[in-house]
Formats: sequence, structure tokens, C-alpha cells
Amino acid sequence: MATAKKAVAKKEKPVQGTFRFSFGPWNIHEGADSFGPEVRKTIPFNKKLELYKKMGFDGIQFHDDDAVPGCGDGKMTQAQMIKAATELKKTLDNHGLTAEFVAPRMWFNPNTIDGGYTSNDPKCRKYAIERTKRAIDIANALGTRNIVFWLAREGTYIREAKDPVWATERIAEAAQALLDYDKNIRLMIESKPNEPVDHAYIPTIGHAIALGLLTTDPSRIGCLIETAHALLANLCPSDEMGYALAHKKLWSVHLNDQNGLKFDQDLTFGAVDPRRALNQVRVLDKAGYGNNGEWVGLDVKVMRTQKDKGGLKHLEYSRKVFLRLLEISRSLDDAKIEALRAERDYEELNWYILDAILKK
Ligand code: GLO
Ligand code: MG
Repeated sequence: MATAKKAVAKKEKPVQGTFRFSFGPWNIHEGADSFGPEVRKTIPFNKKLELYKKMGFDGIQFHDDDAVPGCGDGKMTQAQMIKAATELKKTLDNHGLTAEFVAPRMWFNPNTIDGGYTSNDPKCRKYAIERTKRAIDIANALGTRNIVFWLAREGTYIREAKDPVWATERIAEAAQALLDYDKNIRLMIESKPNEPVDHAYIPTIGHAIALGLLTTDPSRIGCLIETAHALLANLCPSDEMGYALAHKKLWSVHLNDQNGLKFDQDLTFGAVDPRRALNQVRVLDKAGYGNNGEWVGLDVKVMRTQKDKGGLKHLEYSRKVFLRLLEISRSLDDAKIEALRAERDYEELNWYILDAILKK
């Protein structure tokens, strides 16, 4: 009886997530792609900082050189970088903003033309590891222990260029060197199957999580799932999230949307497939995402045809879409869904979800 009561009580209070939003300065963008001019004026970094709170965002994501411009050029000392990051931390505090993570942006540096950690040139591999150590110093000064690994150029254009066993071991070795460098940091691997390289070595979240097993401290290797990156691997983003959540490894997300297997589009969240977006919001909410401080990152870019005016709409609307879908998800009757599952009446379940999304 007592157990039954407990179960009822548990049913009445379902687990729910806690949602705070973040984005990176690169998500306010000039609009140029590889084949076209810039379509919007650059907004200075300090102006961007003023926009976060106004749009309902409390967290800021950083590349190392967003935080400390020029940090990857080899001209600054470690002390200078830490000083600059410490100054920035004060500015963030003044704006009431929290740094979510720091990611080394290595892909623009000549040392990483053929990848950093997996470059065939030992000098380039050394550059990559040293640069990431500095990113850790910057993260510490900004008050975050989260380091994101988006392994942009760690892959090949032709398979014969690198040995895949060797390359995987080199990425693990880099991760190990960083875990050893700082016993407090944790790595969040952002998988992506292609672009800029043809085949990346960490294409999916399963690859990201498994990489931890090649280090001595898998507990400090987790992941960041980006909607578009899952779709580029032809996978379902909410199932990828479910997989990572089951492993307790989903430490951040980059929500956006994507029109099939094209270049990485970073469209407004839910813009292509609202149902797919609903399922992402739902899996996060049901798993209590955010209750341990995880952020909802929106890695979205405004359409490149958008004029200066309206250049922030993609961020505001992505957040709005998330919150509206959250309302829809929480309005669904779990008991009814359970009953339809038990009945195997998936047509009715399908309609129940469609009706909830299409309701006037
Ligand atoms: C590109 C990635 C990129 C990363 C960012 C943080 O495809 O999504 O935007 O998220 O550099 O590491
Ligand atoms: Mg991303």
C-alpha cells in the first residue's frame, strides 16, 4: 500500500528540466558564407554583451579568441592571456552574465590546416595541445570548468591521408593531456560528421562518449549535442540526446535546425521541423536537463539575406520556439500516452501529437 502511495505521489510530480539560455558571440553574425560578401555590419563585442540579457539569455559561450583576441597567434604570454580573461570576467559580472564554456578555435590557424590533434606534423599537434591548455587557463579565469571540443579539422578528405586507429589514439592522447593539465576541468565533445573535412573522426555522440574510455578519467568526458550535426549524420537529434542522457553525458546542447543533408545551416530552432524540435525539448525536460546547471545553447545564425535590422531575430525566436514547445510538451497527458503505447495504437498517438502542435 505504502509503495502504491509512493508511486502515485511520484506520478503527480514528474521530473522537469530547468532552462537557462546561452549563445556565443559568433551567433550574431555578419552573414558571409564561403561564396558571398558580408551582408551585415560587425557588431562590436561589448555591444553584443549588452544584448544578451535584453533577449532573455544569461549564459555566454566562448571560443578562446572571442574571450582573448589573438590568443592563438603565439604573441601573448600565458600571464597576459590570464590577465585579459580576468578583466573580461569582471565585465561579464557587470552584465550579470555567466561563461558557459571555452572552446579552442583552432581551425583558422595555419598550424591546423591538416587538423590539430591529428595533424601528421608533430609541431602542429604540439601547437594544438598547447593552445588548448591556454583555453583551459582562460576558462578558469572566466569561472567555468567546461571545455568544448568541436573537432573541426580532425579528419580527412581522402581516407589514405591518416591512419584512423592512430588518429583516434591521438585525439584521446590530447584529451588525456588536458585532463592531466587541470584536474577540475571537463571536456564536452561536440560531434559533427563533416564540414569542414569530408570525414570527421568523431562523427556522432556515440563516438564522443566512447572516446572517454581511452582516457584514465572517462567521468570528465561528456558531450554537447548540436541538432544540425546529428541531422548531418542522418540521425535523430532527440534520440541522440536520449542516448547521451542515459549515459549521464549530456552536458550541453546546441539547438538549431537543418534542411536535410546540406551544409551546416544553423537555422532557427524548430524552423524546419517543429515536431522534431518538440521531441528534443521533451526529452530534455523529461530527463530533468538543466537541474545540474546545464545550459540550453542556441547555435543559430540569422538568414544571410537579413538586413542589419532584425539581425537578432533568430536568437529571440529560437528561445521563443523552445518555450512554446515546452508548454506544449507539458500539456500532453502522460497517462494517455502510456495507454496508447500499451495499446500499440501509434496512429492515435501520432494524431495526439499532431493535434497538440497544430492546435489554434
Ligand atoms: C560548427 C560548430 C561551432 C561550434 C563552436 C563551439 O559547426 O557548431 O559553431 O559549436 O565553434 O565549439
Ligand atoms: Mg555548434
